[in-house]
Amino acid sequence: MENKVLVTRSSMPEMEEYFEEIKELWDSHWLTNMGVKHKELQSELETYLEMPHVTLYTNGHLALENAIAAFNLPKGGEVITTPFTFASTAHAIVRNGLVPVFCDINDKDFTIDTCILESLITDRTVAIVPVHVYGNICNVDEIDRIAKKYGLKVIYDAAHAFAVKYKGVSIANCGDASMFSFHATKVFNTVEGGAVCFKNDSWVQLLNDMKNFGIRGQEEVSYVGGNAKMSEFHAAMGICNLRHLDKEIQKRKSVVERYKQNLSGIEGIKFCPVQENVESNYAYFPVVFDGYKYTRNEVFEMLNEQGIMTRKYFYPLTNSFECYRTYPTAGVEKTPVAQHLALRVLTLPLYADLSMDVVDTICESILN
Ligand code: T4K
Repeated sequence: MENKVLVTRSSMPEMEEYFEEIKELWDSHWLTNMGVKHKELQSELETYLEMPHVTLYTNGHLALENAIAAFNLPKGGEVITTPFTFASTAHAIVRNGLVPVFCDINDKDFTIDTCILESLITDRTVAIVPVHVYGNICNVDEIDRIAKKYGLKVIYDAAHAFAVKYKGVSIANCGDASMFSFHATKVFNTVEGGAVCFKNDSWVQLLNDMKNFGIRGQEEVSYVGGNAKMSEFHAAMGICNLRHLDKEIQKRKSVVERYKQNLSGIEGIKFCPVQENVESNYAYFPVVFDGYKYTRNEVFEMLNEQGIMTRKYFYPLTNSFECYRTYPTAGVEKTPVAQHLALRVLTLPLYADLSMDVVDTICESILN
């Protein structure tokens, strides 16, 4: 391959469109602190996600940390999550003084195994942080049932799931709150950015306090908050990207369909099945090499040599991280399905403008 093919490539508007969007910032010199672009993007996202409240953040991680903090959960409380995710998920729990309890995943969509979840609940459990990994949605109905039965809060790590719908409704509606990441590598990006979506009206002030030093007026500081505000330039990028999002998702869908056409029916190559009642955002294309003529690592190396950069998302599992070794539920042997998949999964290059010729070349390389 002449040029390297990266695992993803940020969606961007035409340069002129972005320049037009940020022109007024040169007139106003108002660059951050919840200005006009911030307000506009927030309002557009509330409409797009069908949510009464969306609070924008500087990145998805701080959005998740704040969403968990907003519940003021007792320090040392246990929070059930999965290890098959980015480092951010467990870190957000621990940085809130809470203890992550790692639940295994199911082997269909790689989300939390709701058959095991209930058995991990103790009298110290305070919340569940399930992950809609790759944009595959968790068993939200069962999680809702379990959470209600035990009085637990549910904060979804929906970093990968922007624009996904379940039974025709935005996935942002599930649980007590959802966090989306708008990082450059995501289906919808604001360069860096993220958001918390929620329905509780009293959280509007609380989350604003958390992300803006608790400042409520020039002479009033009412909360010990940090700084996690989205700037005007980032919000402007979001406004532009949102205009093109539905088209971008359609293009991603075509790429995924082409991969599936090329790789279906091959012994030892598996994909996540299409989820029922779900409108996907085609965020990632994970392929499991299980019993294939080459191991995942061999395929990874071989593609790498040809300039095709795939990723082993999510290997290693978070419950194997050095920083979690001392936690009671750490250790990959406690989550065998997650470990099995982490050793075999490879996410193939996927972005809206990936050409079908390149997809065909990638598949030929894998098959031959
Ligand atoms: N929860 C979950 C489940 C998450 O996956 C994440 C983030 C979070 C929480 C936290 O959200 P944020 O705080 O990040 O908003 C990337 C992303 O940095 C990270 O956002 C993402 N998950 C994670 C899954 O992937 P890396 O270290 O793999 O990214 P990197 O820099 O290797 O980039 C991957 C490829 O993307 C590059 O090969 C090329 C392309 N790329 C990258 C950048 C930075 C672009 O096209 N443009 C770019 O600007 O972590």
